[in-house]
Amino acid sequence: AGWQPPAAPMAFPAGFVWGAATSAFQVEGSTTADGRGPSIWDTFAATPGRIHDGSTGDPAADHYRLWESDLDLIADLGLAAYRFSVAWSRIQPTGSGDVNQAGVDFYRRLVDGLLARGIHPAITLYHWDLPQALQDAGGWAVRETADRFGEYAAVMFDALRDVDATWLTINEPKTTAYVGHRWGGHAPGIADEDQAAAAVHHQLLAHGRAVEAFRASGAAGGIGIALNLLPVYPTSPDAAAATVRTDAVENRMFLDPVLLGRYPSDALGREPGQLPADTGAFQDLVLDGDLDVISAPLDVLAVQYYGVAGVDDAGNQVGLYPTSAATWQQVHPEGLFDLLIDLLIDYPDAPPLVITENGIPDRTPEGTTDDQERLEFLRAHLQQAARAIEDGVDLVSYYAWSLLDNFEWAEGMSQRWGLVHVDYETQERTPKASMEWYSTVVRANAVPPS
Ligand code: GBH
Repeated sequence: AGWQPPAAPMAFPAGFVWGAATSAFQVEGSTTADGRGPSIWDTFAATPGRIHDGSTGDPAADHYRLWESDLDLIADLGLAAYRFSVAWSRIQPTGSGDVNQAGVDFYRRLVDGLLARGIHPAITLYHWDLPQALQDAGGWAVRETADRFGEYAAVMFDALRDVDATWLTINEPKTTAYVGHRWGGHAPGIADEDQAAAAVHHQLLAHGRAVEAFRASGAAGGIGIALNLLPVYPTSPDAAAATVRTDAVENRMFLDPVLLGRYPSDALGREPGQLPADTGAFQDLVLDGDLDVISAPLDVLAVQYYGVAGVDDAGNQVGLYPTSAATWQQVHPEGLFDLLIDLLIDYPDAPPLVITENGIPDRTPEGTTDDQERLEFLRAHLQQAARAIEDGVDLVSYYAWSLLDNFEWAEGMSQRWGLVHVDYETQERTPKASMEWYSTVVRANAVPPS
């Protein structure tokens, strides 16, 4: 059943860029060092009951102090690219105004260290760690936060204007909007559908403001946004309409404004599958010109793929495939192929694609270096990526999530997503079997059948 891989290795195009990814709050630690201000994830993690194992962002994987040996590790593994994020509150401790030079210097050293090793930097400006002071002023529910983000982005483009980087504005605006503002399971811990809808628009506006600042800066490199997309499949014939609406909420709510300059008409409302937010109130937030800003041309579109969902006639997301150790993750490698082909058909003018995240967690909190499940996950997904490229998808790079075991948000340190194991007593790094395998893929620029 299903697609079968060929017996020979599947080659990737010459120049395909292979990497691995992290984010600031998940790996850095040192949350009060060198003038860093508090972020909403510091606050959230300090709130009893929010993080599964009670852990905080300190020390995480201690990457703020171990960055240099981590760069050596990346180079030894043969990776061509490294994706990391900048902690906004290291650059502007209260999210606006004066720049904290020590924070800028950390990322300058990191980037120079990458370039010295011949490794391409992919730099995410926002991976969920909003400065707490901006949350106190309303956070993503208010429009001003988009303007503050544009100013912060301009600081970073100026500081690294000579670097040929791939810039990513916002990581998964969907997760911040829906998990952070609709369900309350992530910082800032709000459960309010109207605020969730507002957080969508203001994050996308922030993305647009950053793209404007990037073009104005004349910085080298390119820019895009990182969207986590979720192929959805009806679980019965009478689930077709709810599946279309779920696709609007999960995917088109972000793809359409960024790539087509309009919001989908079917995402908000009271029908099965929709986000039950006030449509009129949302439309009032979208001012003249906003969608032009949001849809400014990009150099790349970054896709993060973890799995798929089934949808029933009531619009509930239900199981169709086995899950990883993360109960939300229905593993279906062919879903990646479906997604990439759908993008090709529905958004023919999209820029080149990059996959900026793809991975699974270990089965146990203590993890393992004999991670055959992850190795087979990566193999199956890379085969589908190669298959999509053969069918005409312009996919130019791939970043595995994650380089290191790290702070997995509400799961804390109890769920390990690294291709490299981290001993949290000693901070010792040990490549897992999946990473040894991935290194051979990177060096061959091809994925073997087994
Ligand atoms: C990515 O999000 C993140 O970008 C990355 O930082 C993270 O480490 C990685 O995935 C692994 O999770 O608990 O039912 O509320 C992936 C999308 C959205 C999946 C939030 C988990 C929470 C589900 N994530 N979702 S639930």
